[in-house]
Amino acid sequence: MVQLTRRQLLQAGALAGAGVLAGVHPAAARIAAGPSGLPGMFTEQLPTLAELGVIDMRGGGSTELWMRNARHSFHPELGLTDTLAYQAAGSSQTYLGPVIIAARGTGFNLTVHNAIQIHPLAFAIDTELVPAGSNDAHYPRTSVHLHGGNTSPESDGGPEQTFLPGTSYTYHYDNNQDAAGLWYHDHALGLTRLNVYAGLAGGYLLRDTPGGTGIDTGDGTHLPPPPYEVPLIIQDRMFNPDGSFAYPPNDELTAPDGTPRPWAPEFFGDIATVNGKCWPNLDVARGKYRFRVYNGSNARFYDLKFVVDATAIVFHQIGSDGGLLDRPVRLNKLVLGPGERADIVVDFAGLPAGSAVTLTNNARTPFPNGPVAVPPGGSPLRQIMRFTVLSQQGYTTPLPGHLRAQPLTKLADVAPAATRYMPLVEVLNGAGVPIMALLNNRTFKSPDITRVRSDSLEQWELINTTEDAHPIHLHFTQFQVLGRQRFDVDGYLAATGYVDPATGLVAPGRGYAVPVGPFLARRPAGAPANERGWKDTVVAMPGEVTRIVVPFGAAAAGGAPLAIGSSFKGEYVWHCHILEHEDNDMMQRYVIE
Ligand SMILES: [Cu+2]
Repeated sequence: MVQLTRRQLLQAGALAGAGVLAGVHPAAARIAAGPSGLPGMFTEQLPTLAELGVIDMRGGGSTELWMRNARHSFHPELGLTDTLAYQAAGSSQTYLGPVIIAARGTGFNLTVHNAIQIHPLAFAIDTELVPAGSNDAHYPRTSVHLHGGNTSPESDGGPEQTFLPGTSYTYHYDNNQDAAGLWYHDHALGLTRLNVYAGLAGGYLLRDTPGGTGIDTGDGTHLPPPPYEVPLIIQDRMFNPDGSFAYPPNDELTAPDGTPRPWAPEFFGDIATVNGKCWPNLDVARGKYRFRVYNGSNARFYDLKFVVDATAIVFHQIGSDGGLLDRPVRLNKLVLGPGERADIVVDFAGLPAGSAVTLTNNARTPFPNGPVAVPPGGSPLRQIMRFTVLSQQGYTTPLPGHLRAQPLTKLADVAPAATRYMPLVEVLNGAGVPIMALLNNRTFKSPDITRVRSDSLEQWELINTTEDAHPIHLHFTQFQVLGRQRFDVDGYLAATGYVDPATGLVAPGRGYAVPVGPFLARRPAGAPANERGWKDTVVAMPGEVTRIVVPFGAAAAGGAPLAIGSSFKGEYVWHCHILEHEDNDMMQRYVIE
């Protein structure tokens, strides 16, 4: 039986008693048990930066990638897995793509060839979500988005800029923005969750040039360089006994052919993979490591700790999505939503040789209100990977006290040209089952989209009326988080007119966003220290307004320096980075004009 949440009961007009069902969440019914016997932990070695493969584009020019079918070993106890990979010339990479290293201010061209022959997750394609006439099982559409890139519209890799097997697309990346840990990944409309799941994602490290004012040079002068700099691309996955990918169908919804609908509100895997290996180990020297942490998962949030002998050790976050923070921020835990990145430094120097440090996770699924208990299928994934401390000494240069030559421009001090109210809503059917999520209660195809002035600064209030957290991502720009504040969800929803009185349910296309001011509750909380940097993806918590200040061009703050260095006009998108939400239908176009 589907257990309804208070919100669902409210939407269905059947509230029997407020709070009676508090804490009960339909997610328990969504999580299927993993068909895999779980492989052993910490036996695989983590692929490092060099082993992931590097394309060094710091000199500019052009390069090529081929998207191909491949077979990948996530763990020797699993069979080989049919995957997709981005392969450089001469490479036989079998999952993800090489890490592209670029230099700030030096542009280059990337030509990507779609050489895919069949989709490894064809069984999970949802015909209700993909454009009419598409044949993604045998002829998958692809689009390569540089996530966090200050990119022109034609090189953005948006959901409708897809290209088919046998064709190519050339992207130009100016790299006219702060040094940062970006990533590239697929973005094909209605297919993103399956293309990324299959392997179409890769790291992109934008560096400062040695001799300039920026310290993110990768040469070890200020920060740990390779091999002490390691990307950690964290993705939960689920496998069938033969090693093939599993993606459980949605038993609560029926497809037109009468079978369970392939689309589910969230995918949660029962195995943690990092850089394409299950629960890997990394042997570390006694010194500092710079981990470029990517939440590359479809829907899973992580609440991460580095635990040794049951104690969470202190580490420092030095950068957020769009570049370095003003100064290192001391942490002993880190929450990352899908699409977010964190640039952190962990010091293993004080640990005796032989120490085992486990990267643990304590985030509920869905985040943050999912069930505490762990049903078969693994929710939450309590362990992610392990670090084994060696006796040799590593990188021991002290961490700089200041990470930027000039402090970050504080957008909170600049008056925005406009404030927009942007509600996040979940749409349920009459049985209380989620059927889609929306921005502004409009579908992706709606012509009712946001138009912003080039080089203007806007405040966007992300008003989360749902029960779950949503990581909201804007293309083109890097923004700042002002803070968060609780609000009266029921009062606000009633004021929008989103709910159809005839059914008591949110009806897509109805109503309009209204100012949230009259519904605010309690005091606003400022952004935590590790969010006081440049962001392109921000977690909007349920029942809260998340305020962000967004530059829509390099001159948006009157000439004060921003993370982005370019202004472009044209069409982009903003969306939830839970890929199941993005695909159905929590994504809108917006236009810079
Ligand atoms: Cu979402």
